[in-house]
Amino acid sequence: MRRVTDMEKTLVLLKPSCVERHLIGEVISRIEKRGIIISGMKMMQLDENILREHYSHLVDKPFFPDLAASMMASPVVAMVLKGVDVVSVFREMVGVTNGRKAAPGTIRGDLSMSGSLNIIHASDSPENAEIEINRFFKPAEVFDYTPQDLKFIYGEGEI
Ligand code: FUP
Repeated sequence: MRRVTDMEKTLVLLKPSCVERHLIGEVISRIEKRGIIISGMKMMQLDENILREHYSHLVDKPFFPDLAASMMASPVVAMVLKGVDVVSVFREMVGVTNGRKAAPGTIRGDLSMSGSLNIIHASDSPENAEIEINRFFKPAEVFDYTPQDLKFIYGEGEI
């Protein structure tokens, strides 16, 4: 068995639209029930500097000021998740950007009616996940424990 340390990681933000609507537990519950490992978790208040970095691909869009304001409206919950193929598995769980278009069963498709206040961010590639984890977490805030139930989450040879 490969070490849990080697498993793919992704960076998740539970946005103010999640925190303010008291949906933190609902989203964490879905993560835990799927068998995804939570390796790091903290609440933090974002500022314009980190948002300009995090959404650098959107800084020039007309909606960026509203996006930044919506991301600073309350603290967010930042998480590092770990699992086999967790980047793509979790993006599927999140659903497409616009909550009104996201499939039922996805986090956005079940919990959001908005294209901007869409509950959650998740990294879109393993490369970006590494960059984003380093942006939001210090190394000491990410934990490498091995959950005891892992042998019931993955079959023989899967990890
Ligand atoms: P996603 O990867 O699904 O989070 O989507 P993007 O990185 O393209 O967009 C980041 C955030 O910008 C979205 F979560 C919401 C916001 N956004 C808008 O407000 N309007 C748009 O037209 C597109 C994105």
